[in-house]
Amino acid sequence: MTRALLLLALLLLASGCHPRVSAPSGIYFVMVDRFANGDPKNDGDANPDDAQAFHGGDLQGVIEHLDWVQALGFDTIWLSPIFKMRTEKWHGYGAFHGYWTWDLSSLEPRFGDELLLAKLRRELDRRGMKLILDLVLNHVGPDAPVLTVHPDWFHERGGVTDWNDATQLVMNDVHGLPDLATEKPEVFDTLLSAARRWVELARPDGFRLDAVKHLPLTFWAQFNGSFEFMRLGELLDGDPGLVSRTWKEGRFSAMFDFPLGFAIADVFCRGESPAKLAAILTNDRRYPDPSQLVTLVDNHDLPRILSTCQGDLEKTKQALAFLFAMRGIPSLTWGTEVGLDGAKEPDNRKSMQFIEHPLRAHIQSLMARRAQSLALSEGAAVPVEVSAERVVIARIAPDGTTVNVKVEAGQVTVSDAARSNPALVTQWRTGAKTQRVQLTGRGSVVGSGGELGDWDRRKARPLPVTLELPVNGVFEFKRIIDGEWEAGPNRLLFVGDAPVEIAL
Ligand SMILES: [Ca+2]
Ligand SMILES: [Ca+2]
Repeated sequence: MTRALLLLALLLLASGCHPRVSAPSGIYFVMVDRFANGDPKNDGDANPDDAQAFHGGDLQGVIEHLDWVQALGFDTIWLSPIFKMRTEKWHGYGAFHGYWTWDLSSLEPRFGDELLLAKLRRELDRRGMKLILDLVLNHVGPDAPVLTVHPDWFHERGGVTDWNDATQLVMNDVHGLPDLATEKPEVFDTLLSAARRWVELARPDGFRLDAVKHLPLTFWAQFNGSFEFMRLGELLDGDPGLVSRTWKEGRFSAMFDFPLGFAIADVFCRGESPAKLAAILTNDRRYPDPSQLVTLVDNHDLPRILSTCQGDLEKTKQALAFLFAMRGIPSLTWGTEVGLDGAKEPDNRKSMQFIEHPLRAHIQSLMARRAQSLALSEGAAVPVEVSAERVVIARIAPDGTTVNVKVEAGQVTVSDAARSNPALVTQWRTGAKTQRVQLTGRGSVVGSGGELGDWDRRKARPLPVTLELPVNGVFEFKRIIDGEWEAGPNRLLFVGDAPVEIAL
């Protein structure tokens, strides 16, 4: 036992506590090439003036800026893939993002070596910080040497032509990237051994798992079942039904909350009804543990939030205020705090600037408020007041301590509220208390939530229909009449304490 561990054990004994693996306070995403250049000797042909070229960022640069990340209030760093990768452009597109792996079992020399990775781990430990490594298991980069050595490790079915075809989604090449035949034991074992090697060398606190949609759930269940720590799935989809199903069947421990992220952009940047936020949160009971959802307003595959909000700093601030006041583990894309923008690739992947910016102090204060409030950091998120113009989400801590988060006219207000009955949280989490809602009229209805078909018109409910819906639940829906969606904004339903009959 090291001295540090011994000290920790004694402290825990003295305080009568049991050690527990704490969830990250916040995850800061670093695209390694775009963060900080700590070592010009490994730059190769880097050219910071070319948006598609490598810019020279590396692990040394990450080490040198851990204090920046920690000062912002984040205790966890997620690194874009650091493994040996294609470095040449491909059809004019840059390889700097790192998602075109060539060899998952060795480190990309432009980023550093294994000694430096070990140093990064020590520097994180010294600060009480965590590390998430990004694994691409679906494909390899174009022209990866393994294609010649093991041509039989790939599906070679050509590109995806029909994105609604479930077989194509997992078997065909996505964006032309060679698709790994993970059902072959030697392919699976190679991927698993590489992952295990990095666990030994870097002791990560979790994996961020890329392209979840493009690998079979049987693969994920087997891979994820091999690890105890955070397995964070990237399923880029706005359907909470799909995200929750994949989470359970794929044995992930966490998923990115794209459904909420898309709703935040719609509400704060595009002026849609705040009820949409409550409708998304109504799906929380479908997740194994909504507090483990990793929330976001953007990432490297999406437009930057500042661009989605058309450069409007105030709207961006409100979107972030909501993000950091919600349940889940908030994540931030590098440079959001200094106003990095960009609507499309590679514009949304600009290099970091370590400068002062009003968003930095804003995020710092939002993270500080969150850290000081058990309701904000760990509480459930229960809609308690909803109209098309205004929602109030109660954040209720396990002990009943409650903070209200109000969204009205694009503004977020957080205020202390009267203590809630903790039974409300249990009822909310399990959906145990329901209310009968009858909808009558012509046609059919489809909307948010599983009961209303998750906006999938093939699952529309013919009218009249009687539904058992969770109390406090919020549903958006529309009618389909004679095969046509009805015009106008979404209809809204807030499930209260009494049964209702609504004539449409
Ligand atoms: Ca460098
Ligand atoms: Ca695949």
